[in-house]
Amino acid sequence: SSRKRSLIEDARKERESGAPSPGPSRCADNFVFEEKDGKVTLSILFALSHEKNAGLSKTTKVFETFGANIHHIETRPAIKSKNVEDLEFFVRCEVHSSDTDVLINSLKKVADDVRTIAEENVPWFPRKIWDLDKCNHLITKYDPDLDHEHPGYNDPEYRKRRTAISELAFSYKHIYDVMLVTMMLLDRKEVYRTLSSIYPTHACRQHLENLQELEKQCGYGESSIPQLRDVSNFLRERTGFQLRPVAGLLSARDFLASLAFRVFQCTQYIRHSSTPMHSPEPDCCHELLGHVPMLADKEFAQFSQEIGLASLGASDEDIEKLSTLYWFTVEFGLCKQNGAIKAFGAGLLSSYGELVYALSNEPEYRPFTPEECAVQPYQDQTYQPVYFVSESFEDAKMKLRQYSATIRKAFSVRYDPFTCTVEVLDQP
Ligand code: HBI
Ligand code: NLE
Ligand code: FE
Repeated sequence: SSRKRSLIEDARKERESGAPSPGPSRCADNFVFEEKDGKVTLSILFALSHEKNAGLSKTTKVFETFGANIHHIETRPAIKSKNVEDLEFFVRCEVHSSDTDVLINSLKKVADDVRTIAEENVPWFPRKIWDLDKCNHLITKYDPDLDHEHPGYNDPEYRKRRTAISELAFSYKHIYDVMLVTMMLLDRKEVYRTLSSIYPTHACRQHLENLQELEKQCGYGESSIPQLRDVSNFLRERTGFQLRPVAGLLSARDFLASLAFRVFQCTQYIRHSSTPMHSPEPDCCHELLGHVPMLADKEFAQFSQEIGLASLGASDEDIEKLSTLYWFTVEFGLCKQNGAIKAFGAGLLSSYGELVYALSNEPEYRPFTPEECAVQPYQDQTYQPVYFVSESFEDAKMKLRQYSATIRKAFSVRYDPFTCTVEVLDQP
């Protein structure tokens, strides 16, 4: 675990010193951009109003005059304008750095509300899928080496295996995405058998259907443990989600950030054999039986990614709320199906004990409303006293979107699935 700590330390240093190279420089409007070979990439916004009778041809002329290489152009309704037909343009282009000031000044003559995107208002968060290599900040909770209460603490054999498997996860880089990771093999027959016996009555339809597929295609079953790579490829085909190995509980910020890229951080170790029916920490039973079948559903995958996108660059307070939302939906959510209440939360679907309890008449049920759910206190030691019931994934997704729109950020983000990058736009 000293190696673990030093890896955490290294990652932190790397991230803190992670200045983009070559270093940032500034243009007239005092906005930071990156310079390379004397050229810079600018993200410019401007509006074309009917009143000023400014035309697109005049503005494109400006870009042409300065030999700007346009990478991207798009429009949206100009929110600030009185005229609903006015459009706002977003242009990303490459120009010689010495031309940037004149280009922007020339644009101001032919277009309205010209501005460049204020990158300096945007905190660090992963922009490219490779940046997830830097999102590896573990929280040292439920660590079998450090926590005396952990059921594996007095089991040196178990601890040794977990250390070995953590080392693999720690050294993982995104480019190794075909790496074969062997899940920790211990007897998990009991976990699989007991859970499978109650899925037909307790699990939601999507989970049941996808679990069958996983049995057929990925060797899911009582006495086998599938390869992370095979399961990851299965998910990629279904929803574009992929798995990457993680050594344990990540910080909520890092964990949620990967969801924005449709990357799911997946543990490989297994719960201690003395506690098959419930584990407070995630383990491979939880990931494989709880999360994977759900991530294979399109609607649910979209829901998960949207929580991730909302988390990028959010304040600590908003991260706390989003992780609570995640907790009561993705981990412990219930939903209505054909007049009955079923489980879709992974934390329920991987714990026989809690799954039975959640659908008994003991706990309290509340209808899912993000505003209420986001501030509901929760604990992660044992079963939840309250569960939130969604009408459907579709309904939960729409409500989450409305909620996310209320999170205060100086910018908005959009995921480009072709380049696996997050684009930053200003707030409309
Ligand atoms: N890390 N590896 C891992 N798995 C989780 O499910 C997880 C995590 N870190 C934080 C976390 N979950 C919770 O804070 C969620 O509510 C986000
Ligand atoms: N309690 C769950 C289980 O036993 O599988 C794991 C929850 C992880 C957040
Ligand atoms: Fe989980």
